[in-house]
Amino acid sequence: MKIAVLGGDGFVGWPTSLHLSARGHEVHIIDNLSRRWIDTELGVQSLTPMDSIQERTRIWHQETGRRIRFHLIDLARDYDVLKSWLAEHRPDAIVHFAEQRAAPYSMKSDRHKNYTVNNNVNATHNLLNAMTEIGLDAHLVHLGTMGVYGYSSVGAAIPEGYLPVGVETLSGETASQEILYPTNPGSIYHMTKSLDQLLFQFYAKNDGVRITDLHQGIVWGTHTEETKLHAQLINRFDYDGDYGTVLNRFLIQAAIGYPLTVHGTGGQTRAFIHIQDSVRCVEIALNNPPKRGDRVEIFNQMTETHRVRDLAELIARMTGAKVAYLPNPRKEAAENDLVVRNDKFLSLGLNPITLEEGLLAEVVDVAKKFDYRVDRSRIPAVSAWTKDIAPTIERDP
Ligand code: USQ
Repeated sequence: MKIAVLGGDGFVGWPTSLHLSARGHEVHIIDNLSRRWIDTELGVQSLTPMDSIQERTRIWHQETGRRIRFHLIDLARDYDVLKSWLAEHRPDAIVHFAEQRAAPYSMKSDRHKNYTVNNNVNATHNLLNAMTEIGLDAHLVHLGTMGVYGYSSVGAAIPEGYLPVGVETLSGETASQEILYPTNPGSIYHMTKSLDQLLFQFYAKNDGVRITDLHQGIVWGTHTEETKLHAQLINRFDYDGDYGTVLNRFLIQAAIGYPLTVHGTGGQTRAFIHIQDSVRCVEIALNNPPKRGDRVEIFNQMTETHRVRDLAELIARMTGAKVAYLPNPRKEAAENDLVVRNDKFLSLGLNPITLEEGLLAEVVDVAKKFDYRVDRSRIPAVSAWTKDIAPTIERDP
């Protein structure tokens, strides 16, 4: 297949691009490099030393003989350029990662809220609009989030996208229908992914666009089979208070002797997936497209659920790290249960990597190896969800 990977320079986009290229697909990365600009804005850098996208693709060609092309396009702002590119290249499939993906960054200030909404919603709508306008019947695979469901627990498992509901008709009978699982986003970022869902629902219904939405959990890990092929193919690893996700943050904190930063009681239960499984899931989704006219296909892309404090305690046991229970900068349930269905990927052959197998290797290989690159002052999470939470947050120690 000819595949356009939008956001192919990012944390999941880059290893996905390599994985698809290694399987013989013609891969084109479209990216505006915004993630690199945001690093500059925040004054942070990936724990792992990352080369430019041009250099990365050069090394990929040198190591494998395969070519990945890079195109500098801003989906949200350059609609005409995007449309012309799609019309000229007519990819068979499009993988859409090109959105601002950090909840804390999206809550940083009014400007960051605007940026996240404008960037994410426009990017998704511009893409759907352009595909429809030029009559491009490509399969669109979008990286969504488990966070669209919210985390309130009623004890029932979260289904894969659709909820069967019974409604009483005027004649007193019960009619059943499936609706998109009601969204309950916990940040501006998660809200944009909820809005994306509606855009997808509309374009699938109105224009027959073939769409798969992957509701992904929190990704942990760094390496995939392909990123390990050469030092310069290494994936990024975020540890700072805005972009670092919880498990990867705990790993690097343990490696440098920084007390593990648990928010609140750590009673938040979340869904997790290793980066290697994440790229496999995208491949599986690409190989199983919906038919034209089908409703949006939705997968829950996660393999395990864990409570934040259990993760902290697990890592503390493995490494001897201390655990710090800090004021929570977020507005979220202090404690929640989470049960998630993920039968679809398992039935299509996903064989998940578990925390027990992968964790120690990740601490040793990545966190310890690059711990000299850590700026400890960037570790605290300082983006508050509301103005009244802001004064309670602990700043740099
Ligand atoms: N947390 C801590 N300590 C930390 C960092 C986070 O206790 O140092 C807590 C947070 O308060 C939250 C949980 O850990 O309760 C998860 O936070 P996170 O930063 O790991 O994940 P989140 O903000 O939800 O976002 C990440 C990705 C996002 C993706 C989402 C999947 O950045 O792109 O969509 O995970 S999910 O969480 O399933 O919605």
